Amino acid sequence: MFDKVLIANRGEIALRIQRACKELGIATVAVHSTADADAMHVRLADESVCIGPPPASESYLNIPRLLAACEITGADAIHPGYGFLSENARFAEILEEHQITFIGPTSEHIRIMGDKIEAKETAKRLGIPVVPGSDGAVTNEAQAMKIAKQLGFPVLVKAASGGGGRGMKLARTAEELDMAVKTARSEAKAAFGDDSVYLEKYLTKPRHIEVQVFGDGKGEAIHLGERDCSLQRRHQKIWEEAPSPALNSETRAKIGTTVQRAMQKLKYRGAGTVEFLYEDGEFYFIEMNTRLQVEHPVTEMITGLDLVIEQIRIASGAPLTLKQEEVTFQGHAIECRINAENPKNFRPSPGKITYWHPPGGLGVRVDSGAYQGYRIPPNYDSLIGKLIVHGKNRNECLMRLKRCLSEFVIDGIETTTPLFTELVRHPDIANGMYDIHWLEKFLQQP
Ligand code: MV4
Repeated sequence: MFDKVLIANRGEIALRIQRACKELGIATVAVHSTADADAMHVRLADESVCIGPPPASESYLNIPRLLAACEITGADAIHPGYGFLSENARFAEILEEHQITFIGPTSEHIRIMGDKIEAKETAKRLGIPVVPGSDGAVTNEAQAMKIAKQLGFPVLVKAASGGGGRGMKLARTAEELDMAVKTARSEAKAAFGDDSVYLEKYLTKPRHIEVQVFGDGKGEAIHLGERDCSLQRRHQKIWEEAPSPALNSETRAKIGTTVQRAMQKLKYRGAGTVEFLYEDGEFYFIEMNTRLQVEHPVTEMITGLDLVIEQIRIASGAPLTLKQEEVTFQGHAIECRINAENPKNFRPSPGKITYWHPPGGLGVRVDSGAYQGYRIPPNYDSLIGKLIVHGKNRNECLMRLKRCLSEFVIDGIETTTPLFTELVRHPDIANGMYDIHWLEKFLQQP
């Protein structure tokens, strides 16, 4: 096992990783920018290193400075959290070269999944169902038209280097296709320095359902069921739940087993999430995330497993703690992302938290680095915490969530909690009847 882990992240996830390290008896190193000197992840760490000024490019994304922090403190592993360098194949490769353990998959698996065309080809080869589309990149407009007509309109033009909704263009009809390809290409070139694009049949009303997996890197892998993350705004998830209200246990077992077998064949190592669109009873692979995700707690709540501890154990060379038959699912969990934003227009609302009173009680978890008197810096993501609620079934979970939202007091800044109070009362949400477009439509209503 590691003696000392450096956590290359900030906020609630840095704290989450620190807690796992402490339970494993591993010393922790926090890194921080000058904007985060007062952050909880710095206060609670065994050691901390200031790695630069507020811009992430000069601190949390700065590889030489992170290596220096490792060198100074003698850390033997780095946990990247989510965002920042978590899916940077070059970073993982550099750590491999320096004999510092990257707590995550191999740089090669990160690279494959970072290229959406290669990811899709890999998924297909491994027996995962994919969205009908071009086999690989489209090279010219005539070829694009031919493929689009075979698929049938509408089609979606996606950037190979995109992902998470970046670099997508919809072509509703043949007339719109040339323009969609051109715009997608030039936007992709500008954003990623890579203008390769591919085509997919556009699914009009899917849900976003993702499967959590763990591999040991030697051919053993398990799945931990799914999360339904259909409630999103501008490709930002705001509410995630497990299990998905749309699946029954047979459907869950079938997609879970498909993904598990695929990860065994791939010899995947560590935590991963395979993202699907789910429409009319069918799953369609869209992307794979090779990191721990923001919404991992809902899986922890229903499986009773600590996913970060599992990640650290695997990275140190230990086998998976559980066999697939030993994984059990209990009850229902929902996570609400508490953002420091105006709940109507979603404009960031940084500043000082003058009062902080989180909810508590049975089945309630608040993952946050916030505290009374903390000043949220304006330089980073607006996520300040996550409210996670567990219940023996979905209805109990919703009632508990309603109660927690009424208890939660955050003063001094605006947060997204009032939005969740509205959502939790809505009949469509209560009935689990929502797709990926539901939230945007709801927000457009006066
Ligand atoms: C799609 C799609 C419909 N059809 N692909 C958006 C983010 C990226 N991960 C994939 N995305 C989509 N891909 C096909 N073939 C619709 C979306 C999409 C979406 C997906 C998940 C959650 C929210 C979304 C919001 C808009 C579009």
